[in-house]
Formats: sequence, structure tokens, C-alpha cells
Amino acid sequence: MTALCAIGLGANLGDPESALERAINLLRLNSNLTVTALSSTWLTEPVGGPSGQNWYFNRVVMLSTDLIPLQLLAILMEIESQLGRIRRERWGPRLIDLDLLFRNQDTLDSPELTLPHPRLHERAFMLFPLREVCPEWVHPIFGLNVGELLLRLPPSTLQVQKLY
Ligand code: A4P
Ligand code: MG
Repeated sequence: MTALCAIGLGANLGDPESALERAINLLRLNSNLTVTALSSTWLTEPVGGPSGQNWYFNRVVMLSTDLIPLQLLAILMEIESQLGRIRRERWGPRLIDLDLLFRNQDTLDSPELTLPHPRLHERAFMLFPLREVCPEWVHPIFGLNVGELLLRLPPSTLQVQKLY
């Protein structure tokens, strides 16, 4: 069954804008999925991790695919390693991070994959770009759409800026 999926992209090391472009091109080249929408690029304050990190560049990509979620996750990890990501500390600075934000209304909680992404609902850096490309999506656990999830966030967590 073809499913609608959202991918969250983030980068804050090296040349983040070109890393995001390259990741999107690799997704477009993959014959097992179809990219259907791209958000703007957002510049966002780092959440978690060591202090003094650069601000992140974040985007959301919508795609449709017949792949099962673990196959899609494997593709995302493959793209991360093609772009030179080496996993170091959790939430540390990174060349590129690709997260599967959701697949339709699926819920899944396994060691390799949690759907929707377990922190999506609390992250302005993903919700602002997601609202541009899929505002109608309803979180299957909270029963709220993307705009409603954003309204719940404390103003102090909204340090984001739309670039282009
Ligand atoms: N995993 C489980 N569920 C998922 C999912 N839905 N999508 C597992 C992707 N991966 C999922 O991820 C660790 C493991 O999570 C994977 O092996 C996968 O099996 P990782 O990418 O190796 O490590 P990470 O990215 O350091 O950890 P994590 O938990 O993915 O971090 P987050 O939550 O993605 O946070 N601030 C701003 N402003 N912008 C950002 O983009 N990103 C992070 C990373 C922190 N702060 C940020 C940003
Ligand atoms: Mg990740």
C-alpha cells in the first residue's frame, strides 16, 4: 500500500545547506519512493546537546512509497552515511540527520523505529516546516493537527526563522 511519509532533515556542521540539497537529491534519485513536497529551509536554535553548537538548518520532505517503514529507515541511514555522517554523541552537532517523522497515521514502538517520531510533537524545528507541506496531518496519539501541536509549545521553544 502506498503511504505518505514525512522526513525531517537537519544539519549544523560543514556546509549545512548543501548537505540538505544533496540528501534531497539522493531521495529524488531513489526509484522506490516519490518526493511530493519540500518545505522551506528554516534556521533553528539547537535543542539539546552540547552548548555552543551552531544553529541548525532544517527542512521537511514529503514522499510517497510502498516501502515498509524499516526499509525506508535503512534508506535514510544509507543517505546519512553517503553524506559522511559519523555517529558521535547523541544530539551532538551533525553533518546530516534524516528522521522518519511519520508514515500515514501509523504508530510503532520498536527498538529500531518509533512512529510517529517520539519527539516530533515537541519540536518547533520540525513542526514549522511540516506545517508548510502537510498541515492537515493529525498526530495519531494526540489527535491534533500540525498547527494545533505548534500552539501547545511554550514560546521560549520557538526560536526559529524561515530563510527561503
Ligand atoms: N529511531 C527510532 N525512531 C526513529 C525515527 N522515527 N526516525 C532510531 C529515525 N530514527 C529513529 O538516531 C538514533 C536511533 O533512533 C537510530 O538508530 C534509529 O534506529 P540517530 O540519528 O543515530 O541519533 P541522533 O539523531 O543523535 O538521535 P536522535 O534520537 O535521532 O536525535 P533527534 O531526536 O533526531 O535529535 N535541534 C535543532 N534545532 N534541529 C535539529 O535538527 N536535531 C537533533 C537530533 C537535536 N537537536 C536539534 C536537531
Ligand atoms: Mg536521527
